[in-house]
Amino acid sequence: AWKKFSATEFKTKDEFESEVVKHIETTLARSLFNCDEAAAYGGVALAFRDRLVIEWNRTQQRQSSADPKRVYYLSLEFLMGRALDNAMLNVGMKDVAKEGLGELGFRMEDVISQERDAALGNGGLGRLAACFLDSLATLNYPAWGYALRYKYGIFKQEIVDGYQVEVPDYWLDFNPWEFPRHDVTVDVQFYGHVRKYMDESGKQISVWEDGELVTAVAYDAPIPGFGTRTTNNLRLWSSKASHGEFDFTKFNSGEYEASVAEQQRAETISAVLYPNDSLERGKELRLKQQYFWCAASLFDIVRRFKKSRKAWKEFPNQVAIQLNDTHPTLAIPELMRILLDQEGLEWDEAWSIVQKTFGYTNHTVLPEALEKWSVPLVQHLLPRHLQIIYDINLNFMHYVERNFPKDREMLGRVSIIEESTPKMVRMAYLAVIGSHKVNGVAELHSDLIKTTIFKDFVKIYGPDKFTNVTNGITPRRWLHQANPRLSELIASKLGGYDFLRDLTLLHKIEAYVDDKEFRKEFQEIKYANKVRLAKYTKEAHGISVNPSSLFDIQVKRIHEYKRQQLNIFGVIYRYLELKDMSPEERKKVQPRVSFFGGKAAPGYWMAKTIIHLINQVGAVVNNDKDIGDLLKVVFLEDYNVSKAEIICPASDISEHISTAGTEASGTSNMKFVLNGGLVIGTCDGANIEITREIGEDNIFLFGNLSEDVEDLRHAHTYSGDFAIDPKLERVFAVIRAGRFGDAAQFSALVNSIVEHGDYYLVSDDFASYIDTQKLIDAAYKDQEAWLTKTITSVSRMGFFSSDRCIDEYAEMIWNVEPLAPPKQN
Ligand code: 26V
Repeated sequence: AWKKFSATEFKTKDEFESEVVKHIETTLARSLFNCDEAAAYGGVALAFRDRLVIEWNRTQQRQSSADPKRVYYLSLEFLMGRALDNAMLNVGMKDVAKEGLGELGFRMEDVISQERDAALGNGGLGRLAACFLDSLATLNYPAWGYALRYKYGIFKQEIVDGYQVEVPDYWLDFNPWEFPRHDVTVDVQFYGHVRKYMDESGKQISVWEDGELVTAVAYDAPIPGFGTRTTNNLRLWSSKASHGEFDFTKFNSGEYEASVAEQQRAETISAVLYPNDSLERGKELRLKQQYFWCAASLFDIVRRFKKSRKAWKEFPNQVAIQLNDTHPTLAIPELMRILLDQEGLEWDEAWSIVQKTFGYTNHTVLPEALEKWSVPLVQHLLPRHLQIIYDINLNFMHYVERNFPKDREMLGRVSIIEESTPKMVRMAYLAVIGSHKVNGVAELHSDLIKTTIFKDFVKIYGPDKFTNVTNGITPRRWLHQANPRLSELIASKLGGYDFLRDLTLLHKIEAYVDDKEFRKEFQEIKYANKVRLAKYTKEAHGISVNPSSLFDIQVKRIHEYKRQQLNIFGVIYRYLELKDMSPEERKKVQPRVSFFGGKAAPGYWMAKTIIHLINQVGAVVNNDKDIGDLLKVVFLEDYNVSKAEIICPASDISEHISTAGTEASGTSNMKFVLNGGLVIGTCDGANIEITREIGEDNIFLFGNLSEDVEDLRHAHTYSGDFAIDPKLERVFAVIRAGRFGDAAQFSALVNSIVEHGDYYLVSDDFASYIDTQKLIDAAYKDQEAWLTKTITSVSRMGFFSSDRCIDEYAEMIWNVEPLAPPKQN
């Protein structure tokens, strides 16, 4: 039966070409005579899609018949980026395709860049979910991702006169990677009320009725593993009006407009991805998204479980659900509702199933980022869920009361319901209470959650409920795809590409650290990657940069805690020093390009001000004839996954300089080091474990430690004689003098440090930051020593593969085993 698919399983470039041509002419109905790069992309994508689909079907069939325990990764965000290159590399036919495309008159890079990014995420959290899908498939775990099919991904960023402008990202006009499943739908209820009654046996029955229905339609995308035939599924739900009788009556009685309006209201639910704003604000539509997605996904999961006709107590042996942050926490009361109201289980049995099923990953300790929903809103939208949440809380309060009778204050502190006006549901507490394991994403972060936000819960449940899984990245996309030459060089020394499936094998390249040929090649690759970024910078921004300069890069969402302001103040300080120098002194200076990139949330004014300052500084510095190539400042517009693939291999230094204790992990730090760049960073997040792995001689750490942050903040506010760092004062003086445009535009930014307590400790870390940048300039002068550091670092990065993370989750949290495909004959 397998043989009958062989027509699409091209083996040679000729077979590939005929597949591509067939798709262009028939599937896309385009004449070959006016085939442009977009059409070529379509043809190639469809040719590879055919191959993925076959293995995808087989994988799903294999999983259905073996019926192993499955992992369901619930994430509101999957920042996938482009799919074609990944598909080609994972299937392993990119070389054949490249040759074939050449004969058809196209260059592979041009065709690949026709694809729009699937930008269904904000930043690190969404990209982590995408890396996890890649690892789950590569390691043959039976796993599904569940999310929403947003019509608009994260907004596109344009820079106009130095300011960020947001443009909608409508990405779906041609998406060959998704398959609508119009037969897989779920009706999801909102609003209405709960009716309670006793049945004949005296049991309390709750019925949630008279609500509005919205239909969820499944769209599936294949997730191919690397070097395996396992192809997992990412299921995205799209919302549309439910075609109940209600709808028809309206339509027939001539209420055409009302019916269309209702349709639009329904479609609004999956219309747009929310950009993390400066505050987590309780928008009704966001809560609707969360419930819509949780309800559809759980219905689907329960439907699949029921096919196996196993007893309910087997549910946690068949299903592991991971909550990526608190966004899917409603899945906890939703599963309770299904088990109690629809399946008729008793509370204790249902609760025990729920707790064993869920795991919760926390991604931040920042209080303004912790989700809360107002009780009146939940009451209105999800009346039955609010009752269940109150019942969960009541049981929990009894438990705490019994175990800590002397600590009456504790009850208020740990209650799921915050006694404010209005009352709020604390989603993180609900997630902790409803899960069997809670994990942080790097060691320091996992320690911090145990001593800060979840301190009481450690007392209540004991320390074993809390664990750490340090984040990782997929080496397929972030080494092999983004930096093919480096991947090839490593493969040439290790005798093949096994390291892409076991990244710890990288340690073997440390043996080549003194090998002349290897060093030369390694250095040439870095230079070529810098040339590629320089070329992009010229094309996209018209700024010429010299690839022999030190490339210093900070790309990530713009947020005060990530401290792009520290970086740009440092750039200004460097500029002032350069201006003070004599021509003789300037000759000794290490030329540098400071690259920035990242989006600010549309409503986050301070972040937007930082972007504006960076661009204003760039406008002054880049046009200063005195300075020339000694310093350039580039803001890379619209940073996204596909741009990260060009940027990460091109750094000499990248900046990961958050206030200690604020960045849960960071993952771009790993991407830069894996690609032969060094890091300037604070003792925060995964920087600490990167240091442990690569050695402290190979990283530039600076700044105050997380244990000192509280006291330092206190000193800013309460010690009368507190003074701003004099070097930073100098920077502020020139900003105030209008050197970078109207000073009033930057007064809020400066004042947040000078007058409002410097919450992120920019002043406290400034001197240490500047000194460390000087060390970097000096170290970079010794190119041989620098090269040794970079090669050594790459060879020690094996720990940071997302494959290692997934194996840890599988073992410590999910208790699932891989389901390997049969050997191919
Ligand atoms: C969200 C928000 C929402 C509004 C208020 C300001 C704010 C600040 C931070 C966040 C982050 C929410 C969760 C998140 O995305 N965390 C990121 O997760 C990554 C993957 O674990 C991790 O590498 C990053 O350090 C962490 O910030």
